[in-house]
Amino acid sequence: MALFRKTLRKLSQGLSRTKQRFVGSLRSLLAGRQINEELLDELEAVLIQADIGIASTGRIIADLQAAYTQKRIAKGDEVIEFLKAELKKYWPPSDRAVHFADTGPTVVLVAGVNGSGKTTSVAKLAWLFKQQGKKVVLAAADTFRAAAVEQLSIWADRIGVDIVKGSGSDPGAVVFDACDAAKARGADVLLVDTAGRLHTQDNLMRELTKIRNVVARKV
Ligand SMILES: Nc1nc2c(ncn2[C@@H]2O[C@H](COP(=O)(O)OP(=O)(O)O)[C@@H](O)[C@H]2O)c(=O)[nH]1
Ligand SMILES: [Mg+2]
Repeated sequence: MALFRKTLRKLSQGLSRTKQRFVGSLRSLLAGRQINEELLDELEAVLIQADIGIASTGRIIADLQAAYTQKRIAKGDEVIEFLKAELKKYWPPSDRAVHFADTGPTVVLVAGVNGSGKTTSVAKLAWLFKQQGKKVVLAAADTFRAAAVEQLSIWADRIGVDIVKGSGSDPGAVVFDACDAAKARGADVLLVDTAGRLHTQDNLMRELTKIRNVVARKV
């Protein structure tokens, strides 16, 4: 356990260093410089190296280029604030809002890679919806690690919401039971926590499809 914690701490420190390095290299690239084609090329390289993705990087650079051509922005130091505002515009508030189902519980399935904050996000959403007076049920469908169920249970206790846990290793079965529980208890929202996975892991991606199908049949 101690070794596990140590490894986890190292990983988390490593990730935070990656973030600092990315933000640090952005700032040192931009500091005190005027925007020009050369700087935009260098910025493009930094964004791609930081795994922003080719499509998103292309869009960001095109937006910056337009702003620079129209003289809305001139200094490198203004770029980070500009990018923050621009990125927010990519997702208008209507897209960012949760869409609630007309009837029955609204089901939110949280999926993503390991350690990306799924369980924490489920807890945050549970807290938010509870504050809004909604009845919330959690489904502990990360059956991969025993500690994952425990982590979500602690959040459920702290927030004061119901949680459905399974006894086996089938997340579909947990979600099946959770849908029944959510309906029986008249829940407004069912939040489903899942195990971490990469989009390249076909079997695990199929498992997500199975979970979604269970929800579609039950709710
Ligand atoms: N600073 C910060 N840490 C977070 C945030 N969300 C999650 N974490 C931390 O990141 C780690 C992994 O989060 P977790 O929710 O367990 O990720 P999961 O594996 O996707 O379920 C935990 O140590 C969390 O406390 C966040 O928004 N900000
Ligand atoms: Mg988790």
